[in-house]
Amino acid sequence: MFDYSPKPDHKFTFGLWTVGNRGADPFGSVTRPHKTPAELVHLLGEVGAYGVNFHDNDLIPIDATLFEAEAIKKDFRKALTDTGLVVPMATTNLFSDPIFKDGAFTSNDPRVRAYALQKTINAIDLGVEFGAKTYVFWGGREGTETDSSKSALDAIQRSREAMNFLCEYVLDRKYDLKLALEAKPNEPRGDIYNPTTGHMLAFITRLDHPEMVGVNPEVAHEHMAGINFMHGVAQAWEAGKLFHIDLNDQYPGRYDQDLRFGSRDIKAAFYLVKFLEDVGYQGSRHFDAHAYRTEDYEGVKDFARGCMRTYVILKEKAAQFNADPEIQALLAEINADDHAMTPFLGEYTTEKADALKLQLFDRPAVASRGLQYERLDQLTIDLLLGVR
Ligand code: GCO
Ligand code: MN
Ligand code: MN
Repeated sequence: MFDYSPKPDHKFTFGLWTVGNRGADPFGSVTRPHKTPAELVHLLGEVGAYGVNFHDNDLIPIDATLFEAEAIKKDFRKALTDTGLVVPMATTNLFSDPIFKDGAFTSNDPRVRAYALQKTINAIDLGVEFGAKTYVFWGGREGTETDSSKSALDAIQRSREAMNFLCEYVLDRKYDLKLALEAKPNEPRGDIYNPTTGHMLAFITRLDHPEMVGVNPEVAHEHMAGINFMHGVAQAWEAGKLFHIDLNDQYPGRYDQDLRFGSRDIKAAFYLVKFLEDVGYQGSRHFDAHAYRTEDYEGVKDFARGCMRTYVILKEKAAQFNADPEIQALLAEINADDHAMTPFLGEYTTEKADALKLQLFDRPAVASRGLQYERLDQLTIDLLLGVR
């Protein structure tokens, strides 16, 4: 019997804000009582998570005094020691406080832009203090409802200026910290700048220190945009930029649902897990989701356990896919190569181009071959449904 329990080397992490989500939505107030960061760490320890991540204000409320902050940090540190949980990632809340109503780094108000930098460098210090090696940037309010309000060009330049400033800060303090940018197309703003992982990857190439900056793609955010999440992850991986990942689930075309990982689109989740495991992704598997509003804290534990269990099941399914003789034989056939085209493919040479111009291709013959993808897909479905 396969063991589906979470293990430290799965690197399963949750944000304080995920298991600490109290069920409020735009139509109703909280349905779960408050828990302290230390209590949430114990909850995560109980379900077998490896790590916990936080926004500055998940840990320390924005108005806390220095004295209060020290007491919270002490309790949190003790909870980490008691449970053995680590803090691989930290981030800044640049969206909840009303000062950020028109964005943080992209705000039209220079006071807001300066305050956002101050808040972020303090939050970086806090993350590093707890051992974080990855720092996430999610620009939830970096957008508009009306494009008459803000120049899209200024916004992208201000974003770049802020990221350059923050990279220099990390270098100046000699922190061992990588930065990971998280895209989202909309919500809470009507439109958010750099809306997809692909936009972020392009944005990074224009920074002063692109080597320090990667991406933190999130399943739900790309599904909201109606695009294939795994494809974006593969592109980030190929570029050496997959620094972190936010796992959850989402029906396309709906509000931001943050569903339990794999609970909506099992097939997409399978290809994602298969990709991460096949390439040997070593980073955190971070769940950025929350329990249904209907749940109490027992339900929150069910939610957290479910995220990890589904990942481990899909990891086992991926191994089964890779070892399945029929599937592998089919894949070998699909990818068959008699090397007749080798003179024309690969790196460019003048000779290759000249030879290509003379080559005759029997288009109907090539096109007539059935690719057997229907059979392959049904074998995959059989496997996922547990009848293989
Ligand atoms: C969202 C985002 C956030 C970020 C988090 C860390 O849709 O609200 O996914 O949960 O991931 O703020 O940057
Ligand atoms: Mn999200
Ligand atoms: Mn996220």
